[in-house]
This record gives sequence, structure tokens and C-alpha cells, in this order.
Amino acid sequence: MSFQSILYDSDEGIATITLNRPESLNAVTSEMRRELADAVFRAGDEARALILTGAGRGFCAGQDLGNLDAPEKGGLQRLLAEEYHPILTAIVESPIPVLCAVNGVAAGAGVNLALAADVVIAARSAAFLEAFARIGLMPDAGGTYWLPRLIGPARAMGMCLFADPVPAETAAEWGLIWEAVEDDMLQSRALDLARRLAAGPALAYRAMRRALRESATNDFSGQLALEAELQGELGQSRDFMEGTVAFLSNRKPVFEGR
Ligand code: LHQ
Repeated sequence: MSFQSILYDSDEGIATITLNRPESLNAVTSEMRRELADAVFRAGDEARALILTGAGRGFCAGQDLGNLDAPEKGGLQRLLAEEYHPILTAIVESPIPVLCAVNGVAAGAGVNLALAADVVIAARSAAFLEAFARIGLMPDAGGTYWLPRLIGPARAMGMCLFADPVPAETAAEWGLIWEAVEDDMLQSRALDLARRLAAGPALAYRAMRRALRESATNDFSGQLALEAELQGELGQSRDFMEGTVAFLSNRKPVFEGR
């Protein structure tokens, strides 16, 4: 499988997808959407952790505004439903943890693509910009889902209405992302975290990602039931046996699960 708008690499259980249209800050075209979806599925089949990042000085400037369908082709609703949503769903439902390393500005759908990942880290010089109001649109691609859940309704509303860039450090303080790191440390930090995820208990990771996701819509008793069901399954896994034996033997566990 060869790609034009992204780079794909897989090594030692870690797949890396790099958005690769640096001349437009990795603005998203139809080709990039198709390739991203294919690459996310491929990573889920062959790796244990996935890093998503961007080439050049930007992470992703959102939709390429020069690459939009004519309205008679179904307009923005079709574009979102048929071309954006499959990528976002593929990331959220990926069997492996997804870490986004935001190397520079993330704008529009670029922010919301990053927020679909399980862990988001960003270079200190990066910023998050829900740019939509600047062009007469509202946030899409999951933005109105993630923002209030991550940073609360007041900050979510401010980000959407004012469309001002939120610097990486502020994003980390607000809980929009996991951490902001020095620019020259971003890729090594991403690799370090991805290595930990790749060596971790894959089945448990899958279960905790699902439980945390479903907590957004479950009530308390529903969530307790889901935890008990998933923990029941994990309790029968080899990884749990290995984790317990390793703890009692005072050694590091070697998890297998996929
Ligand atoms: C771009 C873009 C871009 C094309 C920079 N397109 N070329 C999806 C589909 C369906 C419905 C609608 O919603 C969506 C989701 C969306 O994402 S809509 C929102 C689209 N994104 C934006 O509105 C952001 C537009 N970009 C910007 O505001 C700025 O470029 C930011 C703030 C990201 C960065 O500013 P600067 O650092 O000053 O860079 P720049 O503006 O000079 O951009 C560098 C180059 O990249 C430039 O090209 P040039 O040939 O002049 O060097 C830009 O034209 C190009 N570029 N974003 N989205």
C-alpha cells in the first residue's frame, strides 16, 4: 500500500502516520482522508500502538479550503458523513491506543482529528484553533463532542465563538491534552510513550478505552455494570495471570495480548 499525502511506518510494534502536505500545513484533501482511513486500519492490524503526527511546521490546518466539493455533490453534510466520520470512528474504535503528537498549529478539523486520539501531546510552540467561526462555519469532526467533555462548557464555548488559538501549555492546563513538551523533545517523547503503550496490556487498554468512552453516556449503575463485565473478561486473560505472577515474583510483566 503506497501513500501520497501521508507517510506510514511500522516498526517494533509502533505504527506512525505522518500527515505529509507541509506546504499547506497538512490541510486535509479527499486523498488524505482515504489514505488516513486505510492507514489507521492497517496500524490496528499490525501494530500495538499508533502515533499520529504532522510533517513540517504545522500539525493539520483542517479541511483544505481549496479542495471542497461542489454543493451539488451533497455539500458539507455528505463530505463529513462519508469522508471524515469513518476516519474519526476508525481512530476512536481502533484496537490499539492512538497517540497524537501535535507538532505545530492544529486548526479546524485538525484540532478535532487530534482530539479523537487517546493521548494527545503537543510541542510548546503548537496551538489549537477551532477556526470555524472565521469562515462562517461551526466546529465539526467531533469538536462539539470532545470540547465540553474535556475542558467544560465555558471554555468549549469560548474556543468555538472566539476562534482564537489556544497555546499548547494552556491546552495542557485546561485538560484539552495530556502534556505540552519542548519542541525538540516532541518526537522522542511520543516514541517513549508509544513504546510503553506497545509493551502494555493490550486487552486491558482496549477495555479501559471503551469504558472511559462509554462513561460519557452511561449512568452510574450502567457504568458499574460495564466495568464488572469488562473486568470479568480481563480476569480470565493471560495478561492478568502474567501481571499477578510478575508482581509476586518481583519482576517486570511481559504482556502478550492482542
Ligand atoms: C491552507 C489551509 C487550509 C488550504 C493553511 N486549506 N490551504 C471539513 C469539511 C466539511 C465542512 C467544513 O469543515 C470541515 C472542517 C474544517 O477543517 S473547516 C476549517 C478549515 N481550516 C481553517 O479555516 C484554517 C485555515 N488556516 C489558517 O487559519 C491559518 O493557515 C493557520 C492559523 C492554521 C496558520 O496560519 P499561518 O501560520 O500564518 O500560516 P499560513 O496561513 O500562511 O498558511 C501557510 C500555507 O498553508 C498558506 O499557503 P501559501 O501558499 O500562502 O504559503 C496557506 O494558504 C496554506 N493553508 N491552511 N485549511
